[in-house]
Amino acid sequence: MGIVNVTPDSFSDGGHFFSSERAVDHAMQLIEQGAELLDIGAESTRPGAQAVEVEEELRRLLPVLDALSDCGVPLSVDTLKPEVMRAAIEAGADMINDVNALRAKGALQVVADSAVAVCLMHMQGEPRTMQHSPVYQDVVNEVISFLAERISVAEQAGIQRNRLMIDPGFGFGKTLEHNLGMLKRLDSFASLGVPLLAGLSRKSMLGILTGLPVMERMVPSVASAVIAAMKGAKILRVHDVKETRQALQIVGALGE
Ligand code: 8Y4
Repeated sequence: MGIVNVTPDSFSDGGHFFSSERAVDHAMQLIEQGAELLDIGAESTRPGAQAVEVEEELRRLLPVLDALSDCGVPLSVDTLKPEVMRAAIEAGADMINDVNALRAKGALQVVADSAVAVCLMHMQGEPRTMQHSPVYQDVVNEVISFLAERISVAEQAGIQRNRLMIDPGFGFGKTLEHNLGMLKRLDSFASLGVPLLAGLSRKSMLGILTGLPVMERMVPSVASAVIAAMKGAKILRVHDVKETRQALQIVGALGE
C-alpha cells in the first residue's frame, strides 16, 4: 500500500489544482514502483495534528480520487469522518482506512451501506494528544481485545468479515516500548482471523532507534516492513514502494 498525501500548498492560486496534480503524479509514480493499493489521505493523522473540516478534506480528496479512478489499483481513503467516507465511496473509493476503527457516529452505517473494504486500526486517545503519555498494562493483549471488539461490532452492523482488515496502529498512542512490544509479537494478531495491515514507514519509533531524521528513514522502514511481513502482515503501508518490494521478494522466496 503506497502512501499518497494530499496536502495543501502555499504557493498555488488559492484553488487546489496544484496540490491535486502533485498528489496524482506521486500516486502514478508509486504504481510504477509496484504499489498494489494506494492510501490517499487529506487529513493529517500524525501526532499533534489539527483536524481538517469536512469541506476542506473533500476539496482535497475528490479531484485526486477522480483523476485516479482508472489507475488500475484499488484506492483506499484515509479518513475518520463519516461524511468524507460517504462522499469518497460515491467517488469510487474501494476501501476506507480509518485510524479510529469506525468509532465516529454514523461511520459503521456508511461502510455497511456500501461494498467497500475497511481497515480497523487501534488508536489510544485522539491524534492531537495521543502521544502525551499513553498507558497500557499489556499493550498486545489490549490492542487485540480492542480489535476483536471492533471486528464484532462491524460484523453486527452488517459489514461482512471478508471486507475487514485490522491494524495495531504503530505510533498511535504508543511509546517506543509499546511499539516494539507489538512488533515483536505481531504474529499474535493473526488469531483475529482477518488480514493484518502494518504501517511503520518513516515513523518516529524508527527515528528514536536510529537517530535519523524523517527523510532518511528508508532503510529502517524497509527493515521494519520485512519484520512485519515475516510475522504475517499481509498489507504494508509504505512511502518507499520500490525498495520495500525488493526486500519483500526475499521474504517471499522463503514461501508462505
Ligand atoms: C513520517 C511520515 C512520520 C508519516 C510519521 C508518519 C497508519 C495509518 C497513518 C498506520 C493505518 C504516519 C493513516 C501516520 N499511519 N493507517 N495512517 N496504519 N492503517 N506517520 O499505521 O504515516 S498516518
